[in-house]
Amino acid sequence: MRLDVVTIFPEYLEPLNVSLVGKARARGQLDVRVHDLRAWAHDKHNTVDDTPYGGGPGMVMKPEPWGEALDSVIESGEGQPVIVVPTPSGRPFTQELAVELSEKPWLVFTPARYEGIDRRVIEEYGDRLDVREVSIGDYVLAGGEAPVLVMVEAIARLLPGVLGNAESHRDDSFAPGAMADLLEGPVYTKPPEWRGRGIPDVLLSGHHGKIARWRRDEAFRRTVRNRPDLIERADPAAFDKKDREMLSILGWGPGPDGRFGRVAPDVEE
Ligand code: JFT
Repeated sequence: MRLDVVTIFPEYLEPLNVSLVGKARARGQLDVRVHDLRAWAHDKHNTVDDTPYGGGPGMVMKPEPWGEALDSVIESGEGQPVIVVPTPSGRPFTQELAVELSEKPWLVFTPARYEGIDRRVIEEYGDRLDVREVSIGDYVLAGGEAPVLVMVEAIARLLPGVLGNAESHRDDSFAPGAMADLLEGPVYTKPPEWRGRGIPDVLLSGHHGKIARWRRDEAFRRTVRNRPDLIERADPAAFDKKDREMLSILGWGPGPDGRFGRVAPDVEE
């Protein structure tokens, strides 16, 4: 996969040189190219921003440098990339979108600053290419570079051969991470006692059936506490008898439509 990033802060993308993404690049699984937008600004001060039409606070990124930069990047490759524009007003970046984008041969990210990019740039490329305006979450950042780091990591780990064997086991249907609509429970490693704290006995029992049940129960505890929306939204057909027992202990049960909701006061930690 080829990834291009156009930014006024190329140094912000340095983390793409390390860890999972850095290794994928070193192995030739990822071709990442970071470009300085100011290379396509032609005035004496390499200006990339200007005041907003209609007035108001802040500055807007000028269309000409983005147009020249994107034309140049697009011409430098074969075929047409998907353009990914981070913006707080975009569609949510989800695991589903990460999977979809991981199947594309070429992505161009356009992290911007100030109040955003002149709208005509998105319209111009949207007429000819697949342009996705995306947001990584409901909080306010100062620009699109951090979202690009987040999205690239989510996408790169899905590429064939990028995760090592140990890590890719998480995709196995037996692994707790595969419980698509539940959060994962706690994990433990050596030593067996640390600062007077032990390991839940069941994990030392060697009884794989009991361990799997305990993990699923813990997953329900955490999901009810941290993401009750996931339980409310879940297809109740996904809950077996023991799941329903656990949900009942946690104060959850089926409503008239079969979907689960809170039916008793919240259970303490
Ligand atoms: C914020 C952003 C994302 C995402 C791109 C650009 C400027 C600052 C800003 C903040 C609020 C309103 C502009 C950006 C994000 C997110 C992405 C820009 N800003 N207008 N903030 N939060 N989840 N993706 Cl360009």
